[in-house]
Amino acid sequence: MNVRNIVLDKYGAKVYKNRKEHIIEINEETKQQPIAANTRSIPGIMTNRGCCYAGCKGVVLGPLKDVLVLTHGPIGCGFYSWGTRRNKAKPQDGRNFIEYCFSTDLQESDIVFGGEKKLRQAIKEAIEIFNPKCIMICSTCPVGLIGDDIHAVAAETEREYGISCMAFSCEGYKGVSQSGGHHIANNTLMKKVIGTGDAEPTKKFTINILGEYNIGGDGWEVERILKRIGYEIITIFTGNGSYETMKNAHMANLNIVQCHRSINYIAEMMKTKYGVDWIKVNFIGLDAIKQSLRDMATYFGDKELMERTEAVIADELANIAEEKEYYYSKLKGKTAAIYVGGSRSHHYQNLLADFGVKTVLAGYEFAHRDDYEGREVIPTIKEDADSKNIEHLEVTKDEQKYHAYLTEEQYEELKTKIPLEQYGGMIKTMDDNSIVVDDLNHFETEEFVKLLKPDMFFSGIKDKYVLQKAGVYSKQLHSYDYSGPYAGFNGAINFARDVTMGLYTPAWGLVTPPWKNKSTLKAKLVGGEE
Ligand code: CFM
Ligand code: HCA
Repeated sequence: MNVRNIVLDKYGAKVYKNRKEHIIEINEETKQQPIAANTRSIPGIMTNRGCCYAGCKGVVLGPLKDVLVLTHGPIGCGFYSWGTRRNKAKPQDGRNFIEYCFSTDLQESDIVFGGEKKLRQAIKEAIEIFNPKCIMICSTCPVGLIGDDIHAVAAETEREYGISCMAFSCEGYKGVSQSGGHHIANNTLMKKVIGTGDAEPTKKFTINILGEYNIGGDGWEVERILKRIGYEIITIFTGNGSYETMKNAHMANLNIVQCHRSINYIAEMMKTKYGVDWIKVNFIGLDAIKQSLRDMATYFGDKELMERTEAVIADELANIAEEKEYYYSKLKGKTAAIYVGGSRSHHYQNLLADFGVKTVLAGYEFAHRDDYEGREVIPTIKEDADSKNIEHLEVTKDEQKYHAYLTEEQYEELKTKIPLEQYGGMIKTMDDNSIVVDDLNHFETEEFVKLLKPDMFFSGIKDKYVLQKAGVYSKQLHSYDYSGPYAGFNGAINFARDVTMGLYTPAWGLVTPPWKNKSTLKAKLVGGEE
């Protein structure tokens, strides 16, 4: 049964032509084919994607606890991004702005007469009340349309108040999804924050964690493990992160990249400008964590660090062994579908595999071809009008601050052993016959569910209840349904416990999935009758 074709066949010619490039049923041949990604969604189709502002303000900048992030736009945009992503943070120097929602609350008259005056007033008020060291202004759609110069207001703020102020032209319509917003945020952090501090590290093995947003406390669990081994974490981009620590990021020896999609720009630029190497890691799933910790120790090449790494792995695994076995017995043999924004659709396949769960469908809302096929395809990715709309920042070596931890020979040797500047993407790791879908829409979700009948579906708020009403256990992998952490050794057990509870709840006896009442497959008999 070619599940992909059954779903695609239901489309009219025009939509078929578009969507067939975004869906792959994996086999030897299709594994080598390119997938269409990071292109516009079809108007009218129910997509789960968000906007550029969500990627910039909500995802990358929002978690910075000592930054007053000010949304310049109508109140709905700020309200929507107020705490909904559930990134956690502890106060830094007595400050924690993430509980607040700051907005200029633009009205119709501001759209007609311009909103800069209101923005200046909002900044004045914010400084008087909150006394922040850093303000980041994020604009939403109407601001771009009326042409308020938020960059000029930011420069003025710096002159007038002597604090740091940055502007982000991340209007929702820029780019085709959240992804453009990640890129805009990364560019400005690189230009204006990273490299401006001078606090020297105190330990030998210094790292930054990139692409860890502390959703449900994930970052804290990762930090706990890394500190146990003996690493000094200079900063985290950006979960529980801060402007103050991010300034010193260039001092680290190594960047470890958890979410490739949202932050690979910074990893690349820091390598060019400051010589900081990066490796891809994954702290979701036991095998993946072990591998990541070993790769990090291999990078530093220190015997004691390697021994400590092994000792911590052994101890952490021993602590969870009994629970792991129990949940494995409850979950083994089940199947899952995963559809979230970017990196998690790949990462969580490792964790599911730890508990014997097979992923039959996976997709990203807004990832690029490299997240599917591996970074080796980057040179072949064609630019289009939408991707050209986002600035590609060219950085050069900073002669004063450049420092390389490895010699060139060591680098070349290690490149064959650990994922230095490498990420292989999701598709290579998936089994034959599984389905990969880019920008999965609601129609396709329902169709694939009927055909693949996964035991569980991991996704977001927009489709969770559609799935549950169809009789399929659904768990949000964005907000974790307000649970977590799911990263690290302890997180793996939290995840397995939540999934087991969800699957075994007696409530399922009260819902009848549609395929129990009617056949969903049509077949032709050899004689030709239906
Ligand atoms: Fe990276 Fe993320 Fe994700 Fe993402 Fe997001 Fe998120 Fe996500 Mo929601 S940064 S790409 S833009 S791992 S907010 S913490 S859960 S879609 S899969
Ligand atoms: C975003 C944030 C989001 C949305 C989650 C969802 C998140 O993209 O704007 O659709 O359920 O993780 O909070 O991805």
